[in-house]
Amino acid sequence: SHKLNLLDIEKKWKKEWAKQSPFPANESGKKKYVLSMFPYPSGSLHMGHVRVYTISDTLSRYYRMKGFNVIHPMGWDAFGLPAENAAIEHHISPKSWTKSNIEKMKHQFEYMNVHFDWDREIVTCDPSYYKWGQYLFTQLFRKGLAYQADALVNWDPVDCTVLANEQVDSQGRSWRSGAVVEKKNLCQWFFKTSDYSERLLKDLEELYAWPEKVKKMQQNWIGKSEGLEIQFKTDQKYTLDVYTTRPETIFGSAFIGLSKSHPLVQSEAQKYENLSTFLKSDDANSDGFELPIVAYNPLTAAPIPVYYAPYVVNEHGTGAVMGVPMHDLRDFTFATENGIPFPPTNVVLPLKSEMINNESPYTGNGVMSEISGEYSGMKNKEAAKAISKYLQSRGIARFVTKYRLRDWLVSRQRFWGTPIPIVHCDSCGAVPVPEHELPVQLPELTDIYGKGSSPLTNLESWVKTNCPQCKKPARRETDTMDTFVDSSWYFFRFLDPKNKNLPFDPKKVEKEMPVDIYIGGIEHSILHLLYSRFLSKVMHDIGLWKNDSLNNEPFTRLITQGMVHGPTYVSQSTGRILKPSQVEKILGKFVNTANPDDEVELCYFKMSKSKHNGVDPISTILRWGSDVTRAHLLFSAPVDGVLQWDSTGIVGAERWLLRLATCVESIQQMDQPDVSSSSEMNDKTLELLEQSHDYMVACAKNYENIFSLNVIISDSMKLTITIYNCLKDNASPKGALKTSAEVLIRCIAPIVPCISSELWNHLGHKDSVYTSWPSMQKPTITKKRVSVPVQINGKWRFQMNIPSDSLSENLVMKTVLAHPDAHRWLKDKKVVRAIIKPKVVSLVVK
Ligand code: ANZ
Ligand code: ZN
Repeated sequence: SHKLNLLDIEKKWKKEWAKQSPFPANESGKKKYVLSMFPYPSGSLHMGHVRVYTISDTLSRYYRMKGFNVIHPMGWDAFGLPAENAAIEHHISPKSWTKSNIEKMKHQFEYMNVHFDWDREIVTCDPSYYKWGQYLFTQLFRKGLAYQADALVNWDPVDCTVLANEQVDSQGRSWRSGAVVEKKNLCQWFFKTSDYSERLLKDLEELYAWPEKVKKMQQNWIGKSEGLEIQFKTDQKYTLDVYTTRPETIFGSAFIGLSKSHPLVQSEAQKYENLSTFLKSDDANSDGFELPIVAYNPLTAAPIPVYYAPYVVNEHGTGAVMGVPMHDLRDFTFATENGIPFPPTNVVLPLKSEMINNESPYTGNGVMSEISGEYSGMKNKEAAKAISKYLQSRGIARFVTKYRLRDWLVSRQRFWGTPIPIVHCDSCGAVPVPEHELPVQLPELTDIYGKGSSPLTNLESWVKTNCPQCKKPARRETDTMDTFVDSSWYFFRFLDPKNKNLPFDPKKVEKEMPVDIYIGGIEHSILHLLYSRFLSKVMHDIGLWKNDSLNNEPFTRLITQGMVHGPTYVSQSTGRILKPSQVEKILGKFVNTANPDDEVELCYFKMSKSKHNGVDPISTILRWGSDVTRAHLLFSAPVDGVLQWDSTGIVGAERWLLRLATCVESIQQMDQPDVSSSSEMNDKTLELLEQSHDYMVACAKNYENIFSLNVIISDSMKLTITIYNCLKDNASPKGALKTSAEVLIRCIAPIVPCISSELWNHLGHKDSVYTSWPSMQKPTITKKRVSVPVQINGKWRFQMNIPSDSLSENLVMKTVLAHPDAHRWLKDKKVVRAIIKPKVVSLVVK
């Protein structure tokens, strides 16, 4: 038989599908919105893209076979800095750079053989899209949800623009440029995310199909804290408000700690030069600075010192804490290192006295100690309530709920983004551009300059305009929007991408939102998902859509796919990373070609240019075909696991598909009728059918589960081997073999579209393999049974029936013990030996 050429098969089917969709039309099916995060058009797809889009393509094909009306759109997150920087460097327009990248990447999608609803395509830098982003901005502005304010903001000195808090990592670096972010006081535009803190937090509970990890990250980011603000009087004219979640520990407060930006610290710094020098020099140390002020404990009247304390965070709580060294580790460390005296007496005693340990503060619950006056002996939680109530009655405390989540800073001083549709007028203030004048269209610039302030500032024709309200001369806003605004509502627009009157028709959206399955990288767990949840709720609240299912949340289920790591060669002697071309394998070990004594270790790291471990997906596809590449990708790791791309392993996937093709060919060549009845089937054939049936059920389960797509492939490989063995034994009828092969081919059709379509045809089918999900009956296995005598201690006791071919001790013993007569002979006895022969079972018991 001739060898099948997988690449030829792919060519043929891709051509076919360019003319005609492989899927039968299905308007009446239940909707299933499968969405993968849309890419930034950088110009080339990387392995991470190929992974995520293979997953969403596979799922969308599966749901089509299951009869769903699948929505599987694709678009481009096309505004942003790489285009602008490329444009500055090469004096080209960012628009044409972006457009040509999109064309390249579309072509690469064709190679991958992913099927998207291209008639829904969105390009965010297209005026027909950003017009509606501007519309949303003006709506938010009118509702007071978009506002302009002076604020101490994060300034990225490399990208020359401000950043939202969410775009600065825990080391204070920009998410994009990696530069250490500076603080500047600037006037900026904000969206009021803080109004939504509680809902964004509470509604996480509804999202039971989201990874716990992501929900936890969002929860921490929103950072709800419920506590008490307590006033401490001082020996001077002002009082100090501290924020605490443990008011009952007030009896142990040994000092007051103030943050750097606390007004008192700032005003004292004006008076005392040594403090202002100290504030400038600080950073990496935990030294405090004692201020010449004494505060008084409002319950005991004890005087306590006031410190500038670097560990007290600006803009959290009141920026002032009451330091309780016996119950808080940071307070303990600070007091110890700065020589602040405190009695070694707990305010809260652990219930078991042995838990006291004077080396570290006690942070648990317990009973109030003798130093807590009238509260002694109370449980600390009750004391906290009583003390709060008492301090409130004296008018020196109030309950507060705080959130860490700040308002979203949405303005950027860059060119290549959605222009903020506002005109500044000396008499009317900030006036939104009226709807009929939208979009405010970006000019076609090929020379972009003006880093630091928006490049649009330099364009007189842009800045000079008239006030939409009073018609007097006015200035047009020059900032553009954070590109995260564009990507926070695109999944709505996908449902109605060509609407000219509204961002989307509410009826369409109400029918088709929320997204059923959203697939993307874990790196978007905070920014993108939080902003999208926020805008979905805002758009609901301002009446743009009305679906209350899932509390106006946009994504029912979230799948965070793992990263793709590439093979990386690390020299053991220098620790440096070598290029694959600098490495060879000698006697099973990798060594440095230039120096064979230098052993090299094969490691896996995130693919990157600097690590010389990138694998180009397109050349892989050109060599192995898209089916083999897709199968290998999905097989190599569970969906949320790290995928170590192993180029040598890909032959395994190819071998499997070729074996399957050979089997199908052999089945087709059998000179027998296609149907066979189960009465003529031997046990092996029945087992094949049983395995096929169970396999089909397991596949459906694994597709629904999503995380174990890899198991579908390993199960498919196993079934292929069973079919292959049955063919080799030459004892199974064609009908049964064909049934198995058909089930297998349909179950893998979502993963390997070309080869499955080809083999489906080979088996004589004229319709598309995607017409339906397979169905088959579980075969009733009535294997031949024989009657065997059972002897116990040498005497015949009873007869039992066992399958003729199964003489495994385990199964035989199970059947013996289950026999109705067994109990009589084996009660209180122990089987010490069992001799199992084809014609007799003999037991020795004691
Ligand atoms: C006294 C105390 C005693 C506290 C004790 C804790 C344990 P969250 O939930 O994070 O708000 N705190 C308040 N403002 C702070 C700031 N700006 N920077 C650093 N720490 C601050 O935690 C509130 C607790 O963190 C507060 O409760 C306060 O210390 C501290 F045994 O007050 B506690
Ligand atoms: Zn005006």
